[in-house]
Amino acid sequence: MELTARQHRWTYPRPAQVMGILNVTPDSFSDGGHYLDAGRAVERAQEMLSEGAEFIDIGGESTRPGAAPVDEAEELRRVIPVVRALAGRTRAVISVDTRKAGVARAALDAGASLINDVEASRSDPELWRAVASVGAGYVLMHMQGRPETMQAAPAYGDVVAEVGAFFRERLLRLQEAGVRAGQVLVDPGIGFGKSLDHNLRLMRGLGMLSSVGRPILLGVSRKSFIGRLFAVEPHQRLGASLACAVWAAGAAGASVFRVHDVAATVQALRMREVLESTPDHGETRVNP
Ligand code: 7PJ
Repeated sequence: MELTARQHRWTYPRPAQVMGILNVTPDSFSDGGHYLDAGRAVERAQEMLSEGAEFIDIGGESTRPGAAPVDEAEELRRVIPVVRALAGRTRAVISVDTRKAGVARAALDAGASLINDVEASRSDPELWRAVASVGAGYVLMHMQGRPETMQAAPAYGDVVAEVGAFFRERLLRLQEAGVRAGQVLVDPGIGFGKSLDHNLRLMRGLGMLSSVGRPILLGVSRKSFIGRLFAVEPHQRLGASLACAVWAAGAAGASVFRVHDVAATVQALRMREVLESTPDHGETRVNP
């Protein structure tokens, strides 16, 4: 299985990859307000790259339940300087988390290679054409409803089957808009229009989504379903976040992990790979 995102190309299966989260927002639930200044944002990105992240996901609009919407001019003002500075300084894969075609287009112009579309459910042919026009990568994430109201009353028959059907249907629609399957990662959208029970069912059933035939990206880092299980604040959710990543890499073959805690996640994933492999000679080394 191949994934291409502009000049980047990967073949799967391969060692699990980490996408570091960079929120340039005043209100994200875990790190809102820390990286609004472009200089500090770039520093944080470089820190995550030095810790082993291969992707940096820059977001200028919080999508947590109930977050205030951001207009396009403000989102551009937050995101584009950071994309431009990072593209000039690193060879990292720059991903932009946006729901707006205009922001996607400007980000790709400024050097981004991947568009993380958490609202693939509403389908935006204009955003898809922006992705198609430069051969960018695309994260196809499942969400039930809209961020403003998605947690009000999420309902599914079989959540795993429904998410799988959504991926298959959207892959066809994307192809019609010029985005090839080889540009797409699929993401079950943990916490996006899902109850605690739905999230756990999706995690347990993640392996079934590999039949879609695309690499799976998973975002569980510090999420509220962990808070619900253990009654702990976001900064106290690292242990469960790592357990989810290690479990999903093994049991479900998930490929990319979108996380806040890059160093710890990279170490956990590399450790899993060391234990999983069967070297026939010599000493095992881990190269981050
Ligand atoms: C996700 C995301 C996720 C993708 C957020 C948070 C909430 N993008 N953006 N997948 N979550 N692709 O970071 O907890 O799970 S925002």
